[in-house]
Amino acid sequence: MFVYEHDDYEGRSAQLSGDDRNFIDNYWTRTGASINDNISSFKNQGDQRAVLYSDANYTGAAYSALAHSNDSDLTHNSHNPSNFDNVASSVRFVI
Ligand SMILES: [Ca+2]
Ligand SMILES: [Ca+2]
Ligand SMILES: [Ca+2]
Repeated sequence: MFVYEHDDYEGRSAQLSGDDRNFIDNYWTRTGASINDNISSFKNQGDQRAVLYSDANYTGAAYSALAHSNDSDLTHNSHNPSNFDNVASSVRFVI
């Protein structure tokens, strides 16, 4: 999945391709800036659902990013935590 710094898939981006327990050492592409607590939109083009967690080690609030889904604004969500903007800190991919 591709994650973006700002709403509407804008700002810097990064790719998440597997389980990752802590975003502190994940950086926006070609920068030294961490994506931790800074993801505001995403595109999940893969066949797996991605569960984003608000805390490291797959803990805290969980946001389910369905396979082949996008979310242009993580601030307002109907079937997930209502505000998941700038909080994601780990991800786990599930079938
Ligand atoms: Ca990491
Ligand atoms: Ca952000
Ligand atoms: Ca967090």
